[in-house]
Amino acid sequence: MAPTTTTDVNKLVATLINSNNVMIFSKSFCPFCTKVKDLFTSLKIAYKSIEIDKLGNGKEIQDKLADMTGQRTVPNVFIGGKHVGGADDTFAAHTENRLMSMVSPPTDKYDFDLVVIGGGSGGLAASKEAASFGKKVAVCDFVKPSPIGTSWGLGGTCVNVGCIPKKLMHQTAILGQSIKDARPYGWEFSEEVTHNWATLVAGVQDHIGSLNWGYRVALRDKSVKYQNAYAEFVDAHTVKCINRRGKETTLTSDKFIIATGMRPRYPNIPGAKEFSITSDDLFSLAHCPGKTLCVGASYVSLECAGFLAGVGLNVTVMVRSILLRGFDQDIAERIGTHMEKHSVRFIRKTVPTRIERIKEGSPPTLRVFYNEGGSEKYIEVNTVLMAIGRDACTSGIGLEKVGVKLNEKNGQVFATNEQTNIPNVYAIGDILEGKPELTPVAINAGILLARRMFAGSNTQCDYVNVPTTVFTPLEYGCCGLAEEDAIKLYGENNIEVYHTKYMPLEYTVAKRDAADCYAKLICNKADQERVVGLHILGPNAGEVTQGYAVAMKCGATKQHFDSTIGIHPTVSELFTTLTVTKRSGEDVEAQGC
Ligand code: FAD
Ligand code: NA7
Repeated sequence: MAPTTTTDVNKLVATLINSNNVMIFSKSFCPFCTKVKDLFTSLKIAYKSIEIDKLGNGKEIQDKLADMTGQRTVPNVFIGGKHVGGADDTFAAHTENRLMSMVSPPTDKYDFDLVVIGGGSGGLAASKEAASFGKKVAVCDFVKPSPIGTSWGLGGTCVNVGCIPKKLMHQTAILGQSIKDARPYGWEFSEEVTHNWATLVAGVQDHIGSLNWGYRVALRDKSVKYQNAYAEFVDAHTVKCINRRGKETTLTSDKFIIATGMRPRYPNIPGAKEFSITSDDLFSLAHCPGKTLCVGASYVSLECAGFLAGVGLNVTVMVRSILLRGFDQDIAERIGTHMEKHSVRFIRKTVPTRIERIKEGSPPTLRVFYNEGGSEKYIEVNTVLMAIGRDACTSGIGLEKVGVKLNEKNGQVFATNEQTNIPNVYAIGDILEGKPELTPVAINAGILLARRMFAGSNTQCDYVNVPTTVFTPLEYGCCGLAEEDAIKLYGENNIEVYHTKYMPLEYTVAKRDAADCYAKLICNKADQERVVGLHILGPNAGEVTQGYAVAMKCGATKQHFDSTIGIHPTVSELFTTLTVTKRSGEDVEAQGC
């Protein structure tokens, strides 16, 4: 209810000014008020506004503001509890570069307002965003070489040894397949088609080099201080930074963000570190890996196995238990079936016990021992790619000196809304306990955290329904729950799964095998058949899935999918025409169009 007495009005005005970092008293029809609000929106600064002409006590509020500030007109703007003035005053503060420091005043106590440890996806995003609010920001990034000596430039895992090179190598395999598909489409070529690994690596590394350079330029443009040095906490406001020549410097800061990411794990078996490589080494490997054993069965292993087989190499995957733990298991098995049909061999239910080098060379010949059916066996390969998981880079950085709480089992950081148990120390990206380990997640969390730190925002990163894609030869895109998780959460009777096999049109003339192309929508019957899981296995699944993730964010139901008109002829249109439920047991064999 609107306050009526003078005391009530005084209290209301004081509360509004003191509890909102940016407070705008506005009138709904006033163009200057709109302009000021647009300014704050464009600067991504959160504000609270009230339209006093819409309030019964608007005149009293205006009188009170006039008493307090000598200004009767609107907009009447307050920042950090202090009166700024009207539209002209606010715009003047902006053009004179005073506005940002009014929104978030600088502290003189430390060298920096923010030091970010780790210049990967999350760290770069957070540091640039913080600097855009006029803050003094530094980012420390340092890559410890892999056991065989591989190192790389600024940008973190995604750019150097993750998403980017892996997608380019996946594309290499797709092109190889396209060459095969071309003949039935009438293309005639006589030369034998071969693949040159060195050319591929040179092209990929060239592109990465340009990205590394771009990141350095972007930091300089935003006035973020870049330290190519390894950072370690000394206390909650100090880090020491050691560069590659061993030179030590000290930085003090009001706030810290830890964004140190993860590095591949090695098994504790003889020969593992000496003779195997990981994804940290593969994308810049000078020689063709040759016959390869990929150890591990999650997405890094299967993706690498997929593109290595795609460039014509002999590839085996060693699986300890299941494929793609954490993903929909029905789809995971279909991926395995497809890869097995397309020349990837799987050795299941075992792990390597030791690795020996039996011939030096580039590549060498290695013998990998394992147990099967009670007896020791071995496989001879040229390369062993270990992809058995990744460890959070949280040891050796002085977190114990600061008292940041970690999950002892995996070294990941416990945080609530990216804030650790230490008030001025935050964490984002792969090192966060229980959050999706994906580049766009790290970026989004970093940007939103910087806005909350320095621009009065209160928008949190939404970790629910994060879409992702596994770039195996048949791509797998998904958003929301795996079927088994949906059943666990809602109960089998409340879940309706609509599914289909399908034949991408492009496969028809090329006579490609579409037996494993498959899509399903998982719906919660108890909630108007709201779509709680979307899964697609087939070409371009990443591109297909992204838009549906938006629909799911908007709370799309099966009815919304059904009433959407498809784009013909595409793979994606099948989501608008799904009729067969899994429960019915009806045939879902591949349909063409
Ligand atoms: P990172 O990007 O790992 O950056 C951390 C940085 O901090 C590194 O440069 C590190 O060297 C540095 N550092 C560590 N300790 C210190 C220290 N003490 N001082 C200074 N610097 C330090 N995600 C996707 O979304 N899509 C994909 O397709 C995809 N594919 C992937 C493929 C592979 C093979 C791998 C390994 C990962 C893939 N990922 C993918 C995951 C993605 O790369 C990560 O989620 C993302 O890079 C995490 O960002 P981050 O900022 O947390 O850490
Ligand atoms: P994951 O997702 O942790 O998966 C590890 C895989 O390796 C998984 O299949 C494990 O089998 C298997 N594994 C684990 N330990 C061993 C040993 N000792 N021997 C053989 N196989 C083993 O790791 P990834 O590297 O694929 O990806 C991790 C993150 O990297 C990912 O989230 C992205 O951020 C990028 P299990 O199912 O446990 O039996």
